[in-house]
Amino acid sequence: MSHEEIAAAALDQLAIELPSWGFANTGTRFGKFLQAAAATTLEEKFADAAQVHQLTGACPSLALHVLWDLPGGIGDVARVQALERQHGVRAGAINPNLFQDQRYKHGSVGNPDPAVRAEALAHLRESVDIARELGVRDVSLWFADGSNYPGTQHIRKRKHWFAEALGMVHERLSPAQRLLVEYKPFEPAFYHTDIADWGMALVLARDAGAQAFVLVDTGHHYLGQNIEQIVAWLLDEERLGGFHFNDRKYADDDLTLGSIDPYQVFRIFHEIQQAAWEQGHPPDLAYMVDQSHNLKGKIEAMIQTVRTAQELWVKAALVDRAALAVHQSACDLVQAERCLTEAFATDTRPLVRAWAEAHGLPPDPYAAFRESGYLETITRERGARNLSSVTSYA
Ligand code: PSV
Ligand code: MN
Ligand code: MN
Repeated sequence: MSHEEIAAAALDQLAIELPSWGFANTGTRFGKFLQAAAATTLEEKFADAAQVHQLTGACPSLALHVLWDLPGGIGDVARVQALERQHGVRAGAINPNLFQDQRYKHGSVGNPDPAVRAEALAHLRESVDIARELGVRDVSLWFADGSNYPGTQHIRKRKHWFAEALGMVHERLSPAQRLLVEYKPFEPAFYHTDIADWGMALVLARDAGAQAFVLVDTGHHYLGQNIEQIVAWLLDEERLGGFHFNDRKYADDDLTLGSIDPYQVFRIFHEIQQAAWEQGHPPDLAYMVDQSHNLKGKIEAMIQTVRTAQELWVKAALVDRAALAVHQSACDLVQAERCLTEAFATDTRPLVRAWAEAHGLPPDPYAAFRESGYLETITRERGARNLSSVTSYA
């Protein structure tokens, strides 16, 4: 197959879900730098996501956060369905929120107070119901639960409370649904986090049931950790459910994908495509963006992450896997490694541009976005409201 054919086949397979919160004004614990054009309402988030989808051709769905996007819970389902129809973007993974309410100060499903655990469980069950009503497959769980000082919480008891809750949420799933269990080493908890790494997430997912899988957020690892090995192991265990894409230099920085270490992303993509090549079919994974850094323009940053993912995905598709297998068996180290580095060094931008053109998409989505006037329109429409609370220092 030619590079063009390989690229086209690879890109046809890659759908990337956008996060509703990635279009909103977010910040750090030190404050927010507000953007006039940021989305506030769910209507605006759907509209912005539709822009990214129209320009990249790769983003047919939008992940939703229950508390932020469906404050009325299941009662908001009809409103979401209307937006899906209006914007041509589907609702994506449903994300319960068990970290913002004051009652979760000492945890949600890991809280020593049974009444708080019961409330958290009720929210999780409602999230499953919302997903089912929307025809959404994945309920995506991230817990801030943990503790900040040694000795303050009973780690094993909390593990059992987690296992119990996830088992009960799993029972609520319809056969077509999945639970995705995300891990994160620290933050907001700084001593122990209840689901701190992929091993803990895997144990909990396995205990919960056959429809529970691990979600790998690329930013949720210690520096230097071999993320592609985690991916390879989870694939082999058939418990990898999907990804949250972002990049980081230090911790969970939520930067645009590949901005710091594109080779890391490439190596992850390589492991996925290697498994697909060996199995004869692609693994069933949810590819999602989870970025919320607040200095780049929201929509442009999203286009950048998606386009970067496409370019790196094609690079991974260009690895000569037959040659790699031979070199690995012969322990021909340099030639084996070169199978990766040659593919990584290939300029895939023209291949992605050609694929875009063949699909009636703009070859340069950045330019198309700037020329569209969309940003000016939403800046005008949303600016006064978004900037009303800004304090400026002369
Ligand atoms: C917090 O770290 C976080 O970024 C997690 O990655 C979740 O996936 C996301 O927020 C949305 O809840
Ligand atoms: Mn995440
Ligand atoms: Mn995160």
